[in-house]
Amino acid sequence: MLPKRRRARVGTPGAISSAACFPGVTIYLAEPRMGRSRRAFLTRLALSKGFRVLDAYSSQVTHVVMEQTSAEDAVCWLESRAAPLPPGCASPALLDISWFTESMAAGQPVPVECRHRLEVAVSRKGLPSPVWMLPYACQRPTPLTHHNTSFSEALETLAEAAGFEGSEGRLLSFYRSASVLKALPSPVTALSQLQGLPHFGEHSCRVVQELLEHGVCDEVERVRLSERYQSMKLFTGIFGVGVRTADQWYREGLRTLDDVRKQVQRLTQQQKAGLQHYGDLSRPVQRSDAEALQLVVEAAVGQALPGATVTLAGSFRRGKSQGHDVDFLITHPQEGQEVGLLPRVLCYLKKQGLVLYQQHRRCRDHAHWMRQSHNMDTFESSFCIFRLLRPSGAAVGGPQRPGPAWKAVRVDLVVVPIGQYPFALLGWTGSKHFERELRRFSRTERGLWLNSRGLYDPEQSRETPDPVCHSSETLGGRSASRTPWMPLATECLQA
Ligand code: DCP
Ligand code: MG
Repeated sequence: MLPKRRRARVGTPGAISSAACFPGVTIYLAEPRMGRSRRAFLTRLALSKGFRVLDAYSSQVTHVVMEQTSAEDAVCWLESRAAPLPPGCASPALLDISWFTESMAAGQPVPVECRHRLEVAVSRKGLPSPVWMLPYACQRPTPLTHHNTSFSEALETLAEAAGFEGSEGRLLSFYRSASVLKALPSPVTALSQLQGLPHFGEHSCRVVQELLEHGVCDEVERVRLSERYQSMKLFTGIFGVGVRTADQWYREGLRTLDDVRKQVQRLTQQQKAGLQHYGDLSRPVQRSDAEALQLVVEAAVGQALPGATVTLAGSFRRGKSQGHDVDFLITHPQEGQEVGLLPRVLCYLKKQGLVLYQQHRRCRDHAHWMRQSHNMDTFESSFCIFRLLRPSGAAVGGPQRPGPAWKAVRVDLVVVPIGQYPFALLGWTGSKHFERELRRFSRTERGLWLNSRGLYDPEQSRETPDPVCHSSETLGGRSASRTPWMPLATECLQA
């Protein structure tokens, strides 16, 4: 048997120790300016606390710690060391010694905050001048993963809280500023970088400033911990409960799911089903679940109407790996064939015992849907809770304590005539903010109304609108004819 120290070296080339109390953290202490003996001392300290420290820099390093090093030097140092990373491999964090000393004092790695990072101070070169930031979210890309998550999440919490108070204006302005941050190509490190950015009011700036200075924003923390926010979040998380109902329950003194259960006689069928399956429905749906459900729905649709297609929309179409539900658009290449399809599909699925709850909504008439400010719910649709069977061998509790054989998942099925399908796909791909901005852009900048059925010229009769999608009108610089709409939906995907 090799001595422990030798074993570590043999197992991991260059490792001083393989001790791994904190598996996600591998430290490299960069020597320049630190000096050999101090480096040796810090290494011993970290090892004694159970950290993994590498003697030589490699792609396994997650945290590079430097002392008395300028941000520029740190970035040059990393660039001179780092070979191109394999796909999916994140760059290590370049950290000031403060992260190291705080972690040693805490006896565990502390979360990396802006103030610990060396590299952010010089990464401003890529930040576009504010005038380049286009004002509508639908005009700019918003990647799923971006550089300003802590800021955007804080602003989105305030937006959500404003929504709970029925304050649409504040909700919109916080969502808009969060959306602007998501579009920036690098992290914000100084308040001055926000100057001139669209939709960045005094309040949003103050939130960012506090986060920059203290790592937390008082107002956001207060909101997150407040009884009001927590209860509203809990209640609106129940399928079938909107802000108005949640607010009423809160004002009546209800605070918990048990409080709601005691009032079961007041609940709609949808809310009862939502409450019954709350545990499953409050957990995120995984992409693998969505794909499994697509096969189930495709089989039912194929049986009910051969040639009909099923498309996964919503957050999964935007590339997200998790969602709160699964949205499917169903159509048939021959217009009219889709009429009456949905009841047949649901009948087939029910016979298989896969539908735990469903609410069917018939297609609304022309005049009704033109009066809608948004048009998400006017196609024939079904808002369901499906029983998703777990694949055999995938029991969650292990062989001794097998978990349940199925879980409840929220599914929306929407049937769309082929002529309106491009608009429906665009409308159901989202995000909600992107859709809202796209409708605002078309109305304000182009004088056209957009909804999930078409693009309309309001000069024409309201009762019998003709889509202008065949005309040469443009939206966002693109032809509004049917075919060019498709790239608009897929190129401008929003997280
Ligand atoms: N939608 C919209 N306006 C609404 C509701 C929905 O434009 N008032 C559109 C945009 C959404 C899409 O429909 O992206 C699907 O609605 P979901 O509520 O299912 O939202 P997502 O699929 O985007 O997110 P989640 O993962 O929470 O389901
Ligand atoms: Mg969805």
